[in-house]
Amino acid sequence: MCEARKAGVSQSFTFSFSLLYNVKYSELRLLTVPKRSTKQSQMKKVFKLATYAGIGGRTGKLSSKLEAFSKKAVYVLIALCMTVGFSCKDDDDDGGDSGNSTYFHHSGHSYLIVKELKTWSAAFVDAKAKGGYLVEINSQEEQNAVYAAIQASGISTTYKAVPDGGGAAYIWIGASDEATEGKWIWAYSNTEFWNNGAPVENRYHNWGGKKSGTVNEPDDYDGQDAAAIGLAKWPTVQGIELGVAGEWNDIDESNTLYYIVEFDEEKN
Ligand SMILES: [Ca+2]
Ligand SMILES: [Ca+2]
Ligand SMILES: [Ca+2]
Repeated sequence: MCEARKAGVSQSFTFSFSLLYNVKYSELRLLTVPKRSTKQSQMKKVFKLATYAGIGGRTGKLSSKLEAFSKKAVYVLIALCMTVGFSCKDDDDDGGDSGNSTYFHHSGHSYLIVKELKTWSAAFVDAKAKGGYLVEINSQEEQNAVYAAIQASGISTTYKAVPDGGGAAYIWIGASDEATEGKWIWAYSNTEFWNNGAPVENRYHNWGGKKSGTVNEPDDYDGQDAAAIGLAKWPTVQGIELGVAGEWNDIDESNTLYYIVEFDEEKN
């Protein structure tokens, strides 16, 4: 967005200085060109530019008014430049890990909540690029820590409506059954924890409905292969409840969501 603003300002600069240059150039030509017909032509150009710039007035006062206009235009451009410069600096501050993400720690691991909208696959790739992996939640304690951090992060529970997730907002976690339907693995470590409706080797899960005693997810609705933590119950409308805030749902991997990166060491 900042780059777009810079481009816009750059265009304004180009236009403004072009206008100023043409006005000055016309004034110069007005003073030096002797032919009456050419002089009349130049007069028309100056009047046209002056009218366009909202100056008006007669030729006797035109030069001083154009000069005043030039000064005003430069002041406006300097103010514009300073405004854009300061606002772009703010944007850059928000773009780094410290401004756009929040670290938290649990049991010797570090975690980063990344507030960038990505598909599950893009989030998985970015997590590895950051030196970690898309979070793998292996215990109730880790689940509690992750969900508490989400709540403390200030992310709105309605920051994104996922159509195939009952209209609720979600955050990506590192589980997928894309390789083999119904076989859920923590993708980075390739650890299978859920297979066709039941836990594998009693490994931890928090699928939607667990709290109510009836596990409703993953349901592979319309071919869902990526797991995410719900920030609100789903569906968001009253009536049937498939899952509540903090529980997991399988949703389409093409949704673009925030995500959590886990690191195997304490990072500051
Ligand atoms: Ca973990
Ligand atoms: Ca699936
Ligand atoms: Ca689902």
